[in-house]
Amino acid sequence: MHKAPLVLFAAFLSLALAGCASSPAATTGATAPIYIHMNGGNEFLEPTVAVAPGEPVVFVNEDTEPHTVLGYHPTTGKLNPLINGDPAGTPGAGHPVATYTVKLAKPGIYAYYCSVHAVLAKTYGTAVQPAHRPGVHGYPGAMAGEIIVTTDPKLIAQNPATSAKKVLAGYFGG
Ligand SMILES: [Cu+2]
Repeated sequence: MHKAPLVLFAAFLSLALAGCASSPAATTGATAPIYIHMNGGNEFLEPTVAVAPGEPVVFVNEDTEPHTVLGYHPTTGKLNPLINGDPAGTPGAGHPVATYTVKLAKPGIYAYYCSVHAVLAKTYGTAVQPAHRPGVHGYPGAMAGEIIVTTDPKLIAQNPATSAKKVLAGYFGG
């Protein structure tokens, strides 16, 4: 048995714990994942959430059909490769639920949309806004949202209650 690595690991662990205790996220309990849900209504149930830097954001697909989660820049219309997921459909309750997890290190506002159910419509110059994709069913709004990465615990405290739960009972369908 090598003792030195174990001692080093223990030292690292205590440092890591100390780091957690002093971070804003720890004081709000915000290091737990934040969940964003999709179902057959073809919307993101929590279209705006705030998270601490590096806090996991988990997109939970409770729809039988697949969706995409693509980051984009509203002022240029260019895709943001930091957000790029395509959680497959989930047959229903009792099955493993398809998810896509993203962690964003830098504070900022990160917009995303589902390219199956929304399009990026040009507005002025190179600017874009997500719009409902013609011909797809679901809620009339665009399937899109934004993640606010912030160190402000007051913003994080405003997340909808459903964003604290991975699977929402009764939300399967479509
Ligand atoms: Cu979609």
